[in-house]
Amino acid sequence: EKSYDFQEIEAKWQPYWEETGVFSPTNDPAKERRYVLDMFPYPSGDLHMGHAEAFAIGDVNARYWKQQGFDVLHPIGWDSFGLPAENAAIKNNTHPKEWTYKNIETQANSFKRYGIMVDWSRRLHTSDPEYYRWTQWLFEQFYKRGLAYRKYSQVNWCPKDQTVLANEQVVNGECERCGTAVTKKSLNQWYFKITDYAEELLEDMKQLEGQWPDRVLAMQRNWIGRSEGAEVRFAIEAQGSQDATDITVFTTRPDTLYGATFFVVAADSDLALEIVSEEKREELEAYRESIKALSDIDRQSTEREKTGVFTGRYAVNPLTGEKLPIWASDYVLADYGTGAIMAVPAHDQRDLDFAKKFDIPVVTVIETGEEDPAETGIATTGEGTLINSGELSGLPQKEALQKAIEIIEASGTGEGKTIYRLRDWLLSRQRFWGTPIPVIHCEDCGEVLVPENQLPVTLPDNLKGEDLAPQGQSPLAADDAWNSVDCPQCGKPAKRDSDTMDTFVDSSWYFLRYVSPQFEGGPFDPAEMKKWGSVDMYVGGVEHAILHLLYARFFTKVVRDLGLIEHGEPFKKLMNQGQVLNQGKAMSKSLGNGVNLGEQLDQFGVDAVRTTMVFASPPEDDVDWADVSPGGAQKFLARAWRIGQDVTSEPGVDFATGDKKLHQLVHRTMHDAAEQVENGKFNVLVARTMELVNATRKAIDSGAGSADPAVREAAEAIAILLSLYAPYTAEDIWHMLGHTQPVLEAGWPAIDEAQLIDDTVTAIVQIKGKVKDRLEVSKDISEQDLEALAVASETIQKIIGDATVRKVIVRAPKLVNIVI
Ligand code: ANZ
Ligand code: ZN
Repeated sequence: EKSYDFQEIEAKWQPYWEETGVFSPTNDPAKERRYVLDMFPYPSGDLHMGHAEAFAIGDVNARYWKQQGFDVLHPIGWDSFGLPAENAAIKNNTHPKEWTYKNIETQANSFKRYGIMVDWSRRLHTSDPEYYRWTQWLFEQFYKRGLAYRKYSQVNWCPKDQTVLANEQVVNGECERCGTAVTKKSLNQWYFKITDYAEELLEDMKQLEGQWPDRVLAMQRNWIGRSEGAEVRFAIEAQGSQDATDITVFTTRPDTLYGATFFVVAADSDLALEIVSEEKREELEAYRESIKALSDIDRQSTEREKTGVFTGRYAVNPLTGEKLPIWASDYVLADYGTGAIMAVPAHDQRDLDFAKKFDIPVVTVIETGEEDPAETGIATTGEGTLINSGELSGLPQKEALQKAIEIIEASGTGEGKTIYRLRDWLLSRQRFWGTPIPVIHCEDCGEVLVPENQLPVTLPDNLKGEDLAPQGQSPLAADDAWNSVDCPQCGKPAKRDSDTMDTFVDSSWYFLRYVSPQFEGGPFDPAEMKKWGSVDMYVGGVEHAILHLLYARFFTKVVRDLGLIEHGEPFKKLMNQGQVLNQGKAMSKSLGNGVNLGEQLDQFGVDAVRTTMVFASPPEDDVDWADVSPGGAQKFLARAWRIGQDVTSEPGVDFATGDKKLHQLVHRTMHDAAEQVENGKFNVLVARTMELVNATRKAIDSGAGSADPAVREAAEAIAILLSLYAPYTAEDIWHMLGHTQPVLEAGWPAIDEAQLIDDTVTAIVQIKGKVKDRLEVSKDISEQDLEALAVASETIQKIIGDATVRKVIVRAPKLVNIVI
């Protein structure tokens, strides 16, 4: 008798899958389609435990839909531009492509060994000219629609990496990568106008409700940051040689207009420089210098003591005609709203802190029943009734807000307005290893797009090592041979744009490319796009909750507005997998708690590692490798495999003539397993397979015997269940059972509904003798299981609340009485 040898099994079936092409879509027009996608990997070294978890989980989805009879697209590729390749090239005196493509090859081989059901013929790399040609093409379409533009702006600058950083790459004022303190620098940068889509990005989240994790939706909503309120124009009095003018503020609280006692402009704004009086200019300039290095978060912190400079000018409150002193301070941000505010110290804490510091009056205009803010130093923010507010006095706060907007609109001094915290997307990077921006700068013609038939603008092959070291400008700017071209419009000598794109641009459309990765007539083939459309299930880490997903949604909407696709959302459903930890902590070199994937695979086999990943917890929870047992998973797989060996009946026997109890369990298991996969409870799927394996072993050894048709039925069901997460073992069992097609072509067995019902009864759950809930349970449920189910019921949980459960009386299978 042979024993379970995972090495032998892996060696046998990996080439078989390649030969049969069973991982690729069949393109059978009769089949419904499903597009399953895992966030594509970055090629840093070999695969690690995190990849192993994410892809084991993603693959359950893909393989499940395949077994359910869908034509499944499940592609893979590499997000292969980015800084680490460039750093490795500088260190090794090579071109970044060497490190990149070597790592891709290593990872691809590991993925193949890992048995992921992906269509290898669709593999793409964002650093291939065939791919970035279309990234550039899309940039050009954005440009033509006014959605890509250049402007000078203060950017976060890492003096060590010599590169611009996005806000989210600045952590506590330091570069996310190297920890150097971040400074500011003014550069002419490319932006995508994502703000044009702010409202739609927010609105369309309604379609994602219940399909995406709530916390991801909440994070996106916050990031977009919609604020409703009003813009109000304040007249600025003439003074000395300076003329009268006006400044508009944005406020969410126009109802508090009567409580405005001063006015603040962002100290670092041009506005501040424009209005400051001659006497105060020097003081303001010194102040601006002193706040340069502060981050937005520091500036807005309520903890930090307020600072500021009086500008010497006054604004006139449009409702009261009162004169308000104009201050310049860093707590007002230059690039939010209008960069100027009316300050209402009684009802805004930051304004109150400022007023206290500089002895400015505090006027309460909303009676909330709280203590006087002028006394307590605590602004009151509750809803209440308006006081000291002219025609608004006596109104409830909400009504006063509407009324205030009506008044300013009628008098022409302002209007209702909604603004967003979302900023345009800064995509310029002064680095080499990225998609070149396809623009030529001509002294006469200005910005000229590289003609479409000259795309792609490729990266030069001759730069390497020190050529790529940070010099404050892109290495491409220093390469005259590369960047000197004739202007496509007038023919005069001109220069290529030397910036490359943020790698988030590459990953904002790769899911569109997968439907036809070799297509040369556009970013994708419209006919293939019609077939596959948007992604049905997207799997990836929650670290991408904001940027990648927001950018991908933005791109999808623009591509739709270009008339190239019909859908406006890229990912119908999103699943966030947890992390793999060791001893309760993320694996890291410094903690020395890293686990090497290759070693785990050598020791336990691919299937045992994959089973462990899926079984350890629901997909969205973390897995602690110190708490799991790949050895146990391996034993379970060996037990399953031996069942395949023991079956003695031939394929095609009538299952219904077999052992009744086992037959029933097979149908119940397959019915429930489908539900569990669709509800993302993959760990339960494994538990149910284990249960079926145990019951089948029992039937063989001490009941029906190995020739019973139900035993064959169970063994086939086990192979199909295993095919979702232990592909090698599943394939081996399936063939052992006399089948000659891949197990992925087995199909989910038809469920006989009659097998599902007769075994359950309705159990009644009482609290202190009163019926509170009813549960459908198995006739043979144990007392412990019934008690656990009853106490876990949502209805019962709600009733129990904080009370202590004093006693539980169980009469299985029909009654539970809980005493609290
Ligand atoms: C008067 C007022 C009274 C305000 C009151 C609040 C409470 P969100 O919700 O974040 O949009 N503000 C406006 N522009 C600002 C800027 N550039 N920098 C810092 N603060 C700014 O906040 C909008 C509120 O934040 C606005 O409403 C304004 O203060 C302030 F009892 O106006 B409010
Ligand atoms: Zn020109």
